[in-house]
Amino acid sequence: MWLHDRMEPKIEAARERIERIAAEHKNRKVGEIHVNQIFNGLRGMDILLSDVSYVDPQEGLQYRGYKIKEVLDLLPKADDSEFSLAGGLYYLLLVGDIPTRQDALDIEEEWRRRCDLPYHVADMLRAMPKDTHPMIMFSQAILALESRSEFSLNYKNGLQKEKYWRPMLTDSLSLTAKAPAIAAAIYNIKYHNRALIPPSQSHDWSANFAYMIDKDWDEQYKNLSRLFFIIHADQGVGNVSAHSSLLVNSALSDVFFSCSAAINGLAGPLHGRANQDCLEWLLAVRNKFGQCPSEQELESYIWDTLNRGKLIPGYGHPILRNIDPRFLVQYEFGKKYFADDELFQLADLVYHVAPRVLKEHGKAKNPWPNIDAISGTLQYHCGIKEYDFYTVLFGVGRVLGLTANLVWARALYSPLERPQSITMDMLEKVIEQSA
Ligand code: HAX
Repeated sequence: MWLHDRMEPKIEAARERIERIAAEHKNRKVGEIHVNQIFNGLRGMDILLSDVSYVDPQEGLQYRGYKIKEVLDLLPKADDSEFSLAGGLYYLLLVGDIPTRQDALDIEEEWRRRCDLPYHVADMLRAMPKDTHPMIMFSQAILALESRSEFSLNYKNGLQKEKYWRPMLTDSLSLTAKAPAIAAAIYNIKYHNRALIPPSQSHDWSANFAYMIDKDWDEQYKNLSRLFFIIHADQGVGNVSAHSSLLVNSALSDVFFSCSAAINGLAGPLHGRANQDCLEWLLAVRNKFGQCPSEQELESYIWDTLNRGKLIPGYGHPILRNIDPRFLVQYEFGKKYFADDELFQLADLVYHVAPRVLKEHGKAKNPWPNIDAISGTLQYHCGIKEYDFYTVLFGVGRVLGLTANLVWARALYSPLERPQSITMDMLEKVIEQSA
């Protein structure tokens, strides 16, 4: 297929580069492990490799070296829209180059060919108890597609190792093509108990999601979807979801097993669920004050949340030490299209008050808003009020980055991940010996 051919020379070059680095610098030290890092989630240890994306503590996320604003400017746009095609982003993540309009359209076309959801997936989603969290439905739906994995089939039939990445890419195109249809099926079944709307053959990937949840009339929501999915696509590979998927994948599990694992990690409140928690927290503020509170009222509410030992969702970050540019592009979207929305104004007030309070509180290393501080507010304004669904939307975007990394990991022969574990006694002995 054309995309496989486009990636092949890039993969060959990267394989040679790794071979050379490994041969010439096999025993070169790149860092040290400190006891503190063992007890602190391996923070600050540069032990994973990905050229797909990177998070700079000050500048924020970069896809293939391009900052988020540059990506949004440079990617080809959807018809009649100033917002970009997700197909273009997927090309950038996979191939590493800014796509032409035709490249982006070709991926969109490839997705349209593969976007139908098999009957058994919809049946399974319908059979799940009504109170099942939508992230469980999402994870299960991805797993339910595994029976069609091209990689698993080819592996069983003895495919050579150098070619493993090819069916991985085919599986990735299938999973990413179906992700909006899975999310729409969850939305239609869980919240509306209504028939599924089959994907359109004329919409772009992001707008197709809007179409399948019966919001084809809503151009603003189509544009929000285009923005939302692109900015949620990837964030280095050290975060819980990406790292989970690569770990599972390192056992030669296919894309479906790996991405289902990632979605389970994304469901946690310290990760993707923060968008749900953030909206819930904003609504709680609104319920308490009846309307937008004064700055003093909000400040004391934030202190009250902190003093009860709770988090301010949407604020802080393990790597970033600045305002998340993904927050800013969403903030600008809200300011431009619905600055008078009450909930948006509340989120805006929190943005102006919370960093000051968090700084004074003195615990969070980064007091600034992250991507989740405002994403739910925009969804809520556009009528998606079922906030436990927001992390599924995060996941739809995230499968783009997850799968791009999985294909590359397989192409570059990422080995079985197997760090050694030691006992507490052993650790104390090492400390004693090095004193
Ligand atoms: N509110 C209150 N306390 C906070 C805080 C916040 N928003 N952010 C950090 N802290 C606290 C931590 O809980 C920690 O306290 P303890 O020492 O008592 O454990 C302390 O400040 C130091 O934490 P940190 O080093 O600054 O932050 P971490 O790297 O440990 O964690 C988190 C980063 C994003 C998980 C954290 O800031 C947080 O929990 N934020 C709120 C939840 C959130 O927004 N998560 C989404 C992050 C973006 C993302 O990945 N989305 O998927």
